[in-house]
Amino acid sequence: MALTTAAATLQTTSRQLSSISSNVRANAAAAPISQNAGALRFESLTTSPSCWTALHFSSSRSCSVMGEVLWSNGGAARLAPKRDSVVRAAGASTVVQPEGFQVTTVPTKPIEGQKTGTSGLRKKVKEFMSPNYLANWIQALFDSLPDEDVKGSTLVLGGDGRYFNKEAAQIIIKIAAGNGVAKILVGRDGIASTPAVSAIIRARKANGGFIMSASHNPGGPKYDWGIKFNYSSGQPAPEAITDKIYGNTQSIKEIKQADIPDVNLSELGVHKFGDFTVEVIDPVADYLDLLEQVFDFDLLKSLLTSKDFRFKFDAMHAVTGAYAKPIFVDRLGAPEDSVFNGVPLEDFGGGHPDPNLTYAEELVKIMYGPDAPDLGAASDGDGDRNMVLGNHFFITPSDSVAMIAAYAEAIPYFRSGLKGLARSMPTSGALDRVAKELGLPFFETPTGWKFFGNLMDAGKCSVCGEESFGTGSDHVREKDGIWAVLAWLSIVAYKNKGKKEGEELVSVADIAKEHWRKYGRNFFSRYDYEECDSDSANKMVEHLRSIIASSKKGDKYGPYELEVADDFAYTDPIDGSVATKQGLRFIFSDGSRIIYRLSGTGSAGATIRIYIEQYEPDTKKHDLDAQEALKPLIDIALSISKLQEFTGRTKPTVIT
Ligand code: VG1
Ligand code: CO
Repeated sequence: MALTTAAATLQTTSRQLSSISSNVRANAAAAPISQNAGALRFESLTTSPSCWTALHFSSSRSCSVMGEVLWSNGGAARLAPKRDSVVRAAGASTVVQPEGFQVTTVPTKPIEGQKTGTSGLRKKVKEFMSPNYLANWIQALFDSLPDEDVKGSTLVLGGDGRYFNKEAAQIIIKIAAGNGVAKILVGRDGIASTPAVSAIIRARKANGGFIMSASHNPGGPKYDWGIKFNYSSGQPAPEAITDKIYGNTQSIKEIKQADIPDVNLSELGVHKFGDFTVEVIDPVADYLDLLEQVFDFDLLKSLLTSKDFRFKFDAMHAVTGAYAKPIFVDRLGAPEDSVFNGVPLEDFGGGHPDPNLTYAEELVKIMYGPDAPDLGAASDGDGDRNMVLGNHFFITPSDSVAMIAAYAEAIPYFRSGLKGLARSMPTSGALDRVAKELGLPFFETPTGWKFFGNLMDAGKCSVCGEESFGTGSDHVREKDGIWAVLAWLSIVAYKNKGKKEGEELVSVADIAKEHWRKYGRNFFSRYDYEECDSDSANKMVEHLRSIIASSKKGDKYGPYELEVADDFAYTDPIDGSVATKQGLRFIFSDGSRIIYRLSGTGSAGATIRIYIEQYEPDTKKHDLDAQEALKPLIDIALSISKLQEFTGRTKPTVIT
C-alpha cells in the first residue's frame, strides 16, 4: 500500500483524523486507536516521511508499534474519540503509546566520550546531569540489546544512593517504558547494591539490570556518577555489548521516552501504567535469601553473638548501610554498634567510599588501635568490594581470595567442591597455589569482573577475586562485599567450632599465617597515582611499551632476571573473544612481577596503577612488612617507568 493510501486509510477510519500534515497533529491527537481489548492507543501524531514509511512497512523500530496498531485487523483499526488526549509540541515526534501513556520520540545528538570503562560509564555528576547525557546512553543501550531483552522484558534497577540517583532512576524508568520494557523492579529509594542487583536479576529471571553507581568513586554534586548494566545471568555486560552501546552513542538521533509521572520509589508497591509496571521492592530480601542458602547462618550467629568475638563493619555511608544492619545485626545477632557509618548518604558523608587502608581510615584506626576487635570489614559505594582486617592485621585482597578458596569447606555452598578458581591478572599468585594444591582448573583474566561471568556461567569457576578488594563466587555474577565478610566470619567460626566460652580464639592473623606456612607468602602491593595528567601518563605507557618491545629473556634488573615482558592479552576460553592491552607486565625468573596499568574507572585525568609482587617461601620472612619486603622491586618499578620524570609525582596517592 502506498504511503498516501496509508494516510487515506487512517483518515477514513476516523472522523477525528481530519487532516494529516507533516506537522503536529492536533486533531489526530484526539483519536485513540484500540486494538483487541484496547491494549494500544494513540493520542497524537506528528508525521515525518520516514516515520510514515516505517509505519507502512513496519520496518523502523521507532514506528513499528504504530504499524502494528494500524495494520492489525487488516488495517481496520478501531478509532474512538478520547478526551484526555495530549498534543505534543513540535520537534518531539510522538509515536504510539501503550494504554496508559504516551511515548515521545525526543530528538537528540551524539555526545562525545560515552565509552564504558572497566565497570560501567563514570563521569562527573555535572556531565551526567547535562541535557540528554544519561538519556542518550540509556537509549543507546536499548538500541544495542536484542529485541527480546527489551520488548516485554523485566529489568532490575538499583543504585548506591549517591547524589543524582533519584532523578536518574526516573529518567531510566521513562526510557525503559518508552522502549517497550514490561517491568522494572526497583529497590526502595533506588537502592540496591551491585551484588544484590545481580542476585535479584537471577532470582527473578530478569533480562538484566542497571546499577546507578560510580562504585568506589566519591559522590555528591562535585564528584562522580556512574551507571553499570548487567545481563541476564547477573553479570556485567561483556565488551561485545558495551562496545555496541558506545557505537550507538556516536550515532544516536532520538530517545524514546514514556510520558509517565515520576514514580514514588520511597515505598514498596506496584505502579501500573498500561502494560508497563514499576515494582518497588525490598533491596535486601532476595539477596539475604540467597546468602542464607550459601552460608551456615547458625554457625555465623553463634560467632557474632559470642562474648569472645568482636566485629566491626564500616559501611562508609554507602549502600551496604542498607544491608549491614538487617544482615549482621537483625539476622545474625551482632551487637547494634558493630555497624558504623551505616546510613547511606548522597555524598557518602564527604568520604571516598573505597575500602582500602587510606580511605577506610576510621576502621583502620579501630583495628590497629588499643583493644581492637577481632574482625573488621568495610565495603565500597555499591557494596561489591570488601576489606577484611584482623586485630592489627590486614588481609590483602589477593590473599583473601586464596584463603577463602582454601577454606571452602567452611561454606556450605561449596560442599560439593569447587569447580575452578580465577583471578585478575594483576592479582597476586596466591590463588594459583591453592588451585594447584586442590587440583582445580585455574584462570587468569584481565582486570574487571565482567571477565569472570563466562567462566561461571560455563561452570568452570566457583571462587574468584581481584587485588582491588573484590572477592566473590558464582552465587551471583558480581564481586560481593558482604559475601566476602560472611566468608571470613565463616572461616573464623569454623576454625573455632566447639571452643568454650573464655577460650582463646584462632584469630584472623593465625589463619593467614597458617596459610602462608603451607603455601608460602605472596608479598603484594599496589601503588596508585590518582588524577595524573593524561598526556604524561600516556607518554609513560608508551615509554614502557618501547622497553618491552626491545626486551629479552635474561635482561637484568638489579638482582632480578627477566623471564618475559609483554602487554597482557586474554582470549576468553568460552566465547573466544579477545581482550588486548590489559596491562604491561615484567615477569622475572623467580616469579616476581611488576605490572603497570591505567585505571579504567576514573572520571578525571589518569590514574596510574603499579602492582608489585614477590613470592616468599621462607617462613622466617613471612612477618616482614610488605613495603619492606618489596622495596627493591618497588624501586625498580619506579625507575623502569620513570614515573616521577613523566608525572612529577613523588608519592603515590594510595598504597595497598
Ligand atoms: C578498578 C579495579 C578493578 C575493578 C574495577 C571496578 O578498575 O582495579 O579490579 O574491577 O575498579 O570495581 P580500574 O580500571 O580503575 O583499575 V568497582 O567496585 O569500582 O565497580
Ligand atoms: Co564497587
